[in-house]
Amino acid sequence: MYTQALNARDAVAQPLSAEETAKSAAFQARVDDEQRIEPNDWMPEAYRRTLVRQISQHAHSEIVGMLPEGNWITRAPSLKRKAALLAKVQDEGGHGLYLYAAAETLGVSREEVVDQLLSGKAKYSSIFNYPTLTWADIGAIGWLVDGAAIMNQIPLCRCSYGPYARAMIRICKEESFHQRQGYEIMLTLSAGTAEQKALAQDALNRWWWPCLMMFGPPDGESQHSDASTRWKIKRFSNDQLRQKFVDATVPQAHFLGLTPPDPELAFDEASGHWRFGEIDWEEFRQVLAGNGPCNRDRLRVRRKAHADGAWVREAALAFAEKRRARKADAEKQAA
Ligand code: FAQ
Repeated sequence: MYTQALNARDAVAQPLSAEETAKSAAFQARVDDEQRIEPNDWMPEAYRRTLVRQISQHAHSEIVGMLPEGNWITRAPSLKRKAALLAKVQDEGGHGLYLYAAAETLGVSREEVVDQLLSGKAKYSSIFNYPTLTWADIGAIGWLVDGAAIMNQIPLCRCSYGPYARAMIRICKEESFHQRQGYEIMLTLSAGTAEQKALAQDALNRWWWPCLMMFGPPDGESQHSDASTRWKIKRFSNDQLRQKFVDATVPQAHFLGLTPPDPELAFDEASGHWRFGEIDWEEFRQVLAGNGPCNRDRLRVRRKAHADGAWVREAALAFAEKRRARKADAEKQAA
């Protein structure tokens, strides 16, 4: 069975026995040697819990992340735009499903992690609590949100946990296509009428700072980074990835003829980096506490979708039970 569902221990922290200390050392040596950890390999309980937390929150982000763009499927400006947006939103749903499957290999059930989302206990990315007010937001999400997601996720393709790393390879390929379709929308708007260009600038103004927050709290306040770096789940810190994103994205904004909404943004010749202004971490804390512009609406919509889908889950279970009973009957008759 490709899971630890039957052999995962209770998550209560206990002092390590001599045997577990030896196992922990052997585990860390494998990680240091860049070997992949697979579902039935021994792993420290804290490593397993960290992965369940991160992978399930990542899965929830993909699923909740369908909502802001889903808002524009019926209002896309052309058939071509509608088809591309529909496919992108479906891709995000697929990413959520691979990631739930990767989390399940660590001994949690899909129901358990979905319940954590619906009860408001589990986090999902702060960025999906902002509204999509105009069509330009669809371009900005593809360009900036998928751009930030790729920056964070490419290193996850080398994460020490095999199922997560492998899921990320396909996800990153799809996200990079999403990023290009978003940038192409921004290119079209920026090269369009003055009104279209103003929409593009307004979308950049509203998405820029929340995108910088996507990378998580500053390194000094990141509670999980030390352990995740030691375990090679994280390869770069939150601040390093944020800086890489700014460095890659500012020239793209300038190519569009747009200006990121940060008067302190300046190129530092000595370091080769774009320096940026202070992030409003209070806004980030408020969004995480459930007080962002769309938090309540996002959870309301997800809860309704879950309730509306109950009959599908019941039908699938009934069908599986019928097949199991038929197979058992056939085996009995054959014996
Ligand atoms: N939003 O100690 P750290 C996408 C929480 S997918 C909400 O630094 P860590 C695709 C963090 O969970 C976007 N919460 O944590 C798409 C922790 O709280 P906890 C999602 C955040 O794990 C595109 C606490 O703060 N991507 O966009 C955020 O070491 C377009 C302390 O933080 C992933 O999930 C935040 N932004 O580093 C879909 C990537 N940041 O759990 C649709 C995988 C931090 O103790 C449309 N995840 N927190 O209660 C990661 O790489 C990491 O989990 C980080 C955070 C970097 C997000």
